[in-house]
Amino acid sequence: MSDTSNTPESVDVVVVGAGVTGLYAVHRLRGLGYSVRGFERGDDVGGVWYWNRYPGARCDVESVDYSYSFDESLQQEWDWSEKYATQPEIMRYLRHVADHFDIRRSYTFSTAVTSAELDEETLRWTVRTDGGEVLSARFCVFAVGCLSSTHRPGIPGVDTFAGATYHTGEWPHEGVDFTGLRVGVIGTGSSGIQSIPLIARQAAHLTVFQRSANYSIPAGNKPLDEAARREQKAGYAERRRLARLSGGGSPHMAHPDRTLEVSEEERRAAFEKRWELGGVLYSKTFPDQLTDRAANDAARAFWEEKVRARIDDAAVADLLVPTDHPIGTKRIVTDSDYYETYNRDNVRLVGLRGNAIERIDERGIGLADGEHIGLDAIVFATGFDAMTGAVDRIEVRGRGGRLLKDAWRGGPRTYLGLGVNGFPNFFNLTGPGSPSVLANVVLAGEQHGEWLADCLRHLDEHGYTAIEATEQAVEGWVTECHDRAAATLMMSANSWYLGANIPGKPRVFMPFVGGFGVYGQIIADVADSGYKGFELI
Ligand code: N01
Repeated sequence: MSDTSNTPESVDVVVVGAGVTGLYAVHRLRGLGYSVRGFERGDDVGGVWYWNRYPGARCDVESVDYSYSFDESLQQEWDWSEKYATQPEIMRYLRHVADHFDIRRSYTFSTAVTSAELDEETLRWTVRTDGGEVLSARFCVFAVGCLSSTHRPGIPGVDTFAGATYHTGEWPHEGVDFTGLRVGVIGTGSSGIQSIPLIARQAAHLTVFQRSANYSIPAGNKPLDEAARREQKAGYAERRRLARLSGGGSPHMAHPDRTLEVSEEERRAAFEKRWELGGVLYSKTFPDQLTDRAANDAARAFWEEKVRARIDDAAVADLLVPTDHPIGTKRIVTDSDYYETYNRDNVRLVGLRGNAIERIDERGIGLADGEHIGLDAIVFATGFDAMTGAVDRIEVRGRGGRLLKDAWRGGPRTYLGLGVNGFPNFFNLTGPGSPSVLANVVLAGEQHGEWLADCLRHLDEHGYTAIEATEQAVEGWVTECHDRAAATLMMSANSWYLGANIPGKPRVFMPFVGGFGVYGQIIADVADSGYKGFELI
């Protein structure tokens, strides 16, 4: 498919990324008759699931919900084996989808898009890849993922370490055998917390380096038998209906009353029910949990009681209980045996608050208090330059040759997460300005894919060449996203939602916090109004 002539291949749409969002966009737009070329830097589909192959990698949304809803026969024929699917099972699913709908033929794999430049005369995009291809596309669609640009902290001396180093987000495909090794894991976010129990079981000794403690809740994972699957499949229509109305894209609604309006008994029963459900949904037990500090404190106290009961050593428990942020203001982790892992003899937890990692040398890690911890391998579970990192990797130039990266220097500026002023016909799906990472990303990808397809059809039916968000609409949406976040407790955590994990990144709450269902209604209304806030050109 490589273009060797001087004339760029002309297509309607270029889609960047073959994760859950990109795959659906390609499928949907192709179905409408658009010519589409997709590019993916990995050698297979999967996106975040392609790269994050660390031990224990598992979805924190139930498998039945973390699956496409656009095709009834797909829903009915696919069998999930567990309540929460592992990374290999999700990869099998996405490969199946790609094959079943023949999506691969539109993609070039192992190829990264390096730049996209607007021609202001024609309003077309010139897209270049690291394989030397040049395309001319009417629409440029990014589906590059919010958690796909890994972050490795610049710890002095890291390059001198004699053992192996890994990042959870770039895990070797052949796996890693830690048998007999002294391993260090830096980071206790979702990736660290999911991988630590498995690494502990294999390694001779594991040291966990924790800067901030996190809230984690057991997944309550279990195999799904035929009867459970049958019931789920029969209930899909209602499940999806509720999910589309919900705050987070799965079919679970908060308790109807506010936390402190109900009796102590009822409150505990509600928390217990969510605890049993497992994982991240705990933060939405009551509707005011992320807006009212007293409500949050009640949820936190219940969590603490549960967790302390699982940890043998009270001093270790003190370190593992967060005191720096309200529960749910960073993504609650969904774990399997995390806290129990610290009851093992071969595991040590090192708190870095007041005793930071000072350097890495040939033999291990040196702490500020002078202690040196000898290691054979170091795992960086240190997260991502979230939401904007993968976009920034690509040189995107809009009107006047302006770099998107420069336009977003003070934080991402979008209208509805879908339009950027100065960048007509450019769409960054499930990114900043949309619920994306706060929701079930599979349904969020479908939501954006549908909206995009309707939008392109609208342009063609009415004879327009292009669509561009107005600066006024962008300003309004940026303000709305900020104001909604400021009315919650979400601003009080040093989370990656706020870019707080990346030194120098502006502190801006990037996702739309108002809820998946609310957002869906807002973007549908904009489409129904004839794309209010956009200029149709
Ligand atoms: O990354 P993170 P993640 N020295 O940024 C620490 C999704 N996900 O890959 O909190 C020492 O959450 C950092 O410390 P602190 C999910 O949405 C989902 O774990 O900044 N430590 C933190 O502990 C998740 O939220 C699943 O003080 C340093 C850790 O590294 C998101 O991806 C599974 C440090 C990074 O945690 C990101 O999760 C996995 C330093 N210099 C991921 N720099 C599912 O369950 C950073 N840290 C589906």
